[in-house]
Amino acid sequence: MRRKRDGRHQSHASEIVNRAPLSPVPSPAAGPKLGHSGVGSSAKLRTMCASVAPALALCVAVSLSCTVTSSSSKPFSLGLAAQYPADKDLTKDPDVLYFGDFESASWYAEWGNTSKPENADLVEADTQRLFVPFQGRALRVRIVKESNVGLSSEYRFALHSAGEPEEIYFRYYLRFADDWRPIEGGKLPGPAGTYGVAGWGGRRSDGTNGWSARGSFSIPQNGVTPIGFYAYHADQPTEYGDVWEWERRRLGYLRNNRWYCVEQYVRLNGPSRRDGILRGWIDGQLAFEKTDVRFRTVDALKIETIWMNVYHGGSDVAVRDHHLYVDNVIIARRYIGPMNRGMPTVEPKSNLK
Ligand SMILES: [Ca+2]
Repeated sequence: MRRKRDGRHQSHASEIVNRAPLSPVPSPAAGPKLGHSGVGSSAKLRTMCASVAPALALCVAVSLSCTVTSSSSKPFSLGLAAQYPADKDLTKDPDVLYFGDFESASWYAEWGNTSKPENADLVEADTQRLFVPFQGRALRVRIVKESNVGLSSEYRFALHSAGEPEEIYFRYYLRFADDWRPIEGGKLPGPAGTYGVAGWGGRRSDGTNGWSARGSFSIPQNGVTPIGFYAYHADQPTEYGDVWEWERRRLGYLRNNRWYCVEQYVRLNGPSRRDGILRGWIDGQLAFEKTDVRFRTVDALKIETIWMNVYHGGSDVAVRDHHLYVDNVIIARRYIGPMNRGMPTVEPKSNLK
């Protein structure tokens, strides 16, 4: 992806940015709302937690069917994760297809690799890059100086008993390291159905040959990295995909040295309809919605994979090493939402000049 003057990126100079229509109302796929004060002082958060805890318990007890609000708060959506404190026992939920916490050294086998990917390591400490664990070990992905590839692993649905779905939720925790300074946009994890034929790398989608909706990142501006979808679909105007940033309330503009709950939802369109859906949430808040996507014109194309991809560009290589971290990955049939946890970790300030 080539750098542009406004700091936004495209995968090629000929690409065109399509801005998605943003829904003015909360997503119907989102769960009930809970008052949330954001990251404040510990005392403030303890007070907030104490005040909403009974209501949260009640929400879970009534199958997440109520709405709880709090003054001076931002709502976020409760999902199935709210029923499993610290994500414990999530795999017992019948709607959870996969849970990965990167505590096992053989994590990569679950992602289609026969050996450990070269630029991916499990870390429990990484003070040089101001890493703070989310929950135990995390997957650290490195984009090496003078290269593009960080990671390209896949969860292929056909290899698992549930088969290839037509809609799926995918949630992971993401943290850009202190050295995250890409000079070009690139790709992040997300769903795809390329079948090795089309839907990535300039292999244009025509509705019959493949599609993808990986995550994207754009060039950081003013200390934040915009993320979004990078979509290959039947209506793409060029041979390269469209970048749809998660601009709603600027929720998709992420800082370094902070964990974010990133969740994606894709529902494939009916082959004869323009009703495919993409949604994105940050920390349980709807950050993006588009409901008129044509991923396909044939029924044979499904959701083939969750593509765990981290890639710098485009074509321009990284001018230095960049790192990011991933933890608590979940693939599920219904909205997942942020982890039900207690106190947030205190994040250090950057020491990068
Ligand atoms: Ca972990």
